[in-house]
Amino acid sequence: MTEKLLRYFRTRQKEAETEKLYDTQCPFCSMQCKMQLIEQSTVTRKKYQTVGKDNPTSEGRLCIKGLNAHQHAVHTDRIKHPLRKINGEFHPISWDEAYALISEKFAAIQTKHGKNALSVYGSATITNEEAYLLGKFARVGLETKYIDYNGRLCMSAAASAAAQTFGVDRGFTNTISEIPHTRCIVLAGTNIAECQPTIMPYFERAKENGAFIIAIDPRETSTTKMADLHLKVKPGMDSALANGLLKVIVDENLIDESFIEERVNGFDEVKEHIATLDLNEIAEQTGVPVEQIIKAGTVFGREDSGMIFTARGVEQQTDGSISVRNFLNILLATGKIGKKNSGFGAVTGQGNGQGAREHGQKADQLPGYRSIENEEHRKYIADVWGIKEKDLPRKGVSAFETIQKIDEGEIKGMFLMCSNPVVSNPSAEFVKKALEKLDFFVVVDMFISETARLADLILPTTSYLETPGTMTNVEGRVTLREASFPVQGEAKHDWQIICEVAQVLGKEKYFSFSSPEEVFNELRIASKGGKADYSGITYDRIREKEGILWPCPDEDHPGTERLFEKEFAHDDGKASMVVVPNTPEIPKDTPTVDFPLYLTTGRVMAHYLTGVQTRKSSTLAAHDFESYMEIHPSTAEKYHIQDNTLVKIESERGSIVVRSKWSETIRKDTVFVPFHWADSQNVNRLVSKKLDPTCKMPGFKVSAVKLSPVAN
Ligand SMILES: Nc1nc2c(c(=O)[nH]1)N[C@H]1C(S)=C(S)[C@@H](COP(=O)(O)OP(=O)(O)OC[C@H]3O[C@@H](n4cnc5c(=O)[nH]c(N)nc54)[C@H](O)[C@@H]3O)O[C@H]1N2
Ligand SMILES: Nc1nc2c(c(=O)[nH]1)N[C@H]1C(S)=C(S)[C@@H](COP(=O)(O)OP(=O)(O)OC[C@H]3O[C@@H](n4cnc5c(=O)[nH]c(N)nc54)[C@H](O)[C@@H]3O)O[C@H]1N2
Ligand code: SF4
Ligand SMILES: [Mo]
Repeated sequence: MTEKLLRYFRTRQKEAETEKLYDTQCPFCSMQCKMQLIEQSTVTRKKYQTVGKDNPTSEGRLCIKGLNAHQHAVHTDRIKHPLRKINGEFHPISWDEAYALISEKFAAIQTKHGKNALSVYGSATITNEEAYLLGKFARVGLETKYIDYNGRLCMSAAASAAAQTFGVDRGFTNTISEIPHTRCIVLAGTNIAECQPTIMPYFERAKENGAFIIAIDPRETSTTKMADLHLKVKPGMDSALANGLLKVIVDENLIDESFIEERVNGFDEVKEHIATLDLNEIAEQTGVPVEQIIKAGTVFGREDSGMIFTARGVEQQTDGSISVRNFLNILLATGKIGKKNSGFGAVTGQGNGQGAREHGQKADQLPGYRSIENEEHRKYIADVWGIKEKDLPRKGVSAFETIQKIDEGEIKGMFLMCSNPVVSNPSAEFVKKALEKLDFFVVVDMFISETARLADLILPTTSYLETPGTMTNVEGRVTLREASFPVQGEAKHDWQIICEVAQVLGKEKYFSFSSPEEVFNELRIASKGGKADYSGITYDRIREKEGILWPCPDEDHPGTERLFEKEFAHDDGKASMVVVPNTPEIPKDTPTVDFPLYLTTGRVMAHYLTGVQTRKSSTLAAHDFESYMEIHPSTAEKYHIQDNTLVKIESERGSIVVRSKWSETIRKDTVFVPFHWADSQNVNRLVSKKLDPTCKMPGFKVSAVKLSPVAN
């Protein structure tokens, strides 16, 4: 063998053995499963595999999305350069050119129309550091009051309900490890089996230990299959159903009188209201038989521990926040909160759905859950940021209202990071038209999403493999995502992009960070003394302890595993019950002669949100490559819809065409369509603009629709 050939074989052999490991956390749901990417390089190609890593929350498990997450991250469609739209087409430009363009356009807009003509739209998929920076960027960098984020469409109802009832909002009041030991579990409008799959063993262990599980959902799902009792509620009627349960509990005297006496305000008013309600009427309104309401209420009331979990089925309603409050009424009346194995869980959605709502992306909030309208809070944050309190903008408006203000011409420019509102917001066609009116639109994404298509400038960002930072998971546990995969092309981290844009706008002195850890250390100070206090959490501590649950007010504090053991977070230490009407203040869509069916929307296991990422993964796309409509066969026959055929679904707002899927397991008055697909399959074309008056959540879960078969 020649020397040359030998060298060739040696190199090949060496390369064949090259294996690199990269630790990270899943980019998708709130479980934030810890994982490791294994990269095996051969001469010709790289091979990737994702495996789970042990940690206190997901215990090393991964679901199908996590196992295949790397497929989108290493996809060739990733944007690698800033892209500027010229005559309707995107052209790569340099970062310097991109920043110069932003500086010129933003200045022009603000000179002509005022500071508040610019807006920021953020996300709960970015890290705590980035969420914190984005809030600061809007207020200090752009000096605008208009910032909000996609979590408004996700966690806002649960967040406002918990804040009003308990005085603070952390998704789970207890750690996940208590779930197996509780005696009765209510799963209201949550499909954990498909949406947080790695949480399931906790519930399965509870079942093995004899817990009674009650599921509330208009459809049978992999989650309801686990339940001992499934209340197949009419879409949108959860408030009334919770009133029914509460009535049974009060009438059967299953309340905890001493707990109520010591720790709760407002019980008497609720009791009085409940006395005026009729169970038969509630059964009629909710579609749930009286016997089932009685069974659920008595079991929950009688057992000595219990937990209630809510998710978007209950929350994404125009009465979502008060509806959640009614489930919290049940916990308070039975004294099942602030105790071991008893508590509440609003099952967080996005990976950083918890942390991203605590540090200032919300229109009315400052870091640490401080209020932007509270003088003391304003002063504190202004001092941390080194600005004058009077220069700190006041509160802005919610995500969807921001889009309405663009439509009305009040907002002219937008800086959007990590969201796809053209697909995810209600009345999608309206949203698209509104965003098209922007004078200048910057989108920061990894891909050219449906929303990015409308941008004037797209800035390429890094993925969960590449960006380190902290994420606060479903439990309220602050975790450190150690990501170190090489950055592709010229992409930059979201936190870097925010700092660099601020710099070109002349605000470098407020954004001179050189690592996520530096940002986190400022966030710690900004949150200190706030309700979501992170000040005792450091990178070293969470590296070592695998996460810390907030509040954590000093470096010797172990974190808070269980909330409200001694008192609630309101000034008087008490929780607050509220009277909830059976029928909501703002009428929801109800079936009419023209639009005779309920439409509800949600998720499937293999896809994530608007599908930009999961549709890029060959394995996940193969699971469900198109949208569909779940319909009961007897309803389908009534409207001449064959199984597995195209059907047009229309509401007052618009129409879509998807494939039918017959299923005996859905209510006969309801059809279901997932929202992971865009354009003519985008179910949000059908959803109304109405918002919950308290938290501004859209009513994604109830629309009235009609169906017609599409001729071949
Ligand atoms: N596979 C997957 N997992 C995800 C996501 C994803 O897109 N895909 N997204 C993540 C995010 S951001 C979120 S917010 C969570 C969402 O997690 P979930 O809230 O669990 O998901 P959804 O499917 O939106 O809704 C849950 C259930 O509510 C039911 N429902 C519909 N209308 C009603 C109603 O009126 N009342 C009641 N009681 N139930 C109703 C639906 O039938 C559905 O089974 O999941 C997270 N995990
Ligand atoms: N009909 C209906 N509509 C709904 C819902 C429903 O149940 N029914 N659910 C609502 C809920 S709960 C949610 S959370 C929203 C979510 O709605 P969106 O906010 O629109 O969610 P995504 O599809 O995750 O959009 C994220 C975008 O950011 C990009 N991206 C991913 N990671 C990063 C990153 O690290 N940095 C940056 N800069 N970009 C990144 C992705 O490529 C993608 O284009 O949808 C809501 N809309
Ligand atoms: S999607 Fe959620 S449950 Fe699945 S691996 Fe990712 S974080 Fe874990
Ligand atoms: Mo969400």
